[in-house]
Amino acid sequence: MISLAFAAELNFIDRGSDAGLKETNTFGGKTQKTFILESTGNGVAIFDYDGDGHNDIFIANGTTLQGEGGPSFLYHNDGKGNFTLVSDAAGITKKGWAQGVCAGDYDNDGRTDLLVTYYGTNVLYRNLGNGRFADVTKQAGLPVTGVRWGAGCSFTDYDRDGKLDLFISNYVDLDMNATPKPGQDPTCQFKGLPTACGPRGLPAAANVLYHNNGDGTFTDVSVPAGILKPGRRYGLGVVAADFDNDGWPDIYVACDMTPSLLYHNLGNGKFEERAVESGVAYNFDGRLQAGMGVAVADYDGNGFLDIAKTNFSGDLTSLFKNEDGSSSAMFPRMRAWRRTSYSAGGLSSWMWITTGGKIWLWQTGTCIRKWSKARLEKSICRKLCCTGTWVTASLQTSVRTVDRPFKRCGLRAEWRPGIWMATGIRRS
Ligand SMILES: [Ca+2]
Ligand SMILES: [Ca+2]
Ligand SMILES: [Ca+2]
Ligand SMILES: [Ca+2]
Repeated sequence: MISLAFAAELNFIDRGSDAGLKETNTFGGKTQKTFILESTGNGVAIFDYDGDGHNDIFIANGTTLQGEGGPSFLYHNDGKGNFTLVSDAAGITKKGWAQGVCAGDYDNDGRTDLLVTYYGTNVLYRNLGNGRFADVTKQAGLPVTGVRWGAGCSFTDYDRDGKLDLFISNYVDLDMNATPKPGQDPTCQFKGLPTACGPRGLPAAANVLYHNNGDGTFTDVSVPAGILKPGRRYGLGVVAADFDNDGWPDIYVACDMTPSLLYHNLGNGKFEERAVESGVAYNFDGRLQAGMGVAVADYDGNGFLDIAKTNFSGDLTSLFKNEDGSSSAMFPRMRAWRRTSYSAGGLSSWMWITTGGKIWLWQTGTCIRKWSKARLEKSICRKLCCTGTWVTASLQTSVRTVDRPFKRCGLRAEWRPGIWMATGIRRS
């Protein structure tokens, strides 16, 4: 049951529209998803781009197979809870399948820059400091051609040289011309219904680590750093954090229908992938999971960062407790916690909310399948993906706690700095 204490501690009201967050998010067809590309959502970054002390909001925006949809959204916060769309004036102009976003000051000029992942080529927006951003992808040496599907990203200084490096997870090497349509292949069905194909049956993708050279350019160091050693995966959410408290940031990648990845930073420019040994590659039964969103916090206060990972519809949400961190010769052992609720289905993200001395988990989800009404009524999606009033029409909100059964649907939510939820949130 939701206790009175819980209700008093978390009292959210959706005032996104009143606050000016009104733009409609686009990512694929509204009623029909022909390709898996159309099924994922978009990331959000909350950061103070103009240095006025108030956090602003960037929301990645996508497109459709017909090319609908505009650039991503940058909202300026006036400090009184009102947001104004400033994308155009700020130079946020690139259209396309914008997916994830991460914010970080890669050039150490005191202004937070943005990396936006795309299906196609990612974009690095340098913050020019006058309320404007410049697309410096080419100057930075990042790829400007290709069809990689960038998903999660994280700015992290893996070599501790004082300059933020960049890790990007890629989802599927998707060639839409070579991909069957819904129902045309055994991999293009879900529970007997024709759906967009994938990720199974489609080529998995390679993750990328870019080293910051300190002169505004990056170099792909994936091979020497050992990022490609474990092989290709269907990578989605990424978090860089120091899981064994040795001072070197490690990297966890939630992977869809492939073992998730935990790159242990060896401190010499190389990583060793330790997800299986650490217990975070599979679920507690050793089974594959369709990992999607990921968040990190020390929920039990033992000094070691734990991992929460959302998974696709019908699976449990994973909570990996970091038991001993650096005390073990092994890279930290993590224990999957059984007492979790069903994921809300579809892509999801967790954020941690600390209030009243407790940490709560918040999850968003989206149902991406086209269900018949009768099937929908019986589905987990119907039960757990309650319709919310989020800025993106495709996101439905739900709430649960780590130690209570899910009881409440349709809880409305208020934006506050630090507790925005959407797929692929990345904050440096
Ligand atoms: Ca601001
Ligand atoms: Ca900067
Ligand atoms: Ca660095
Ligand atoms: Ca570490």
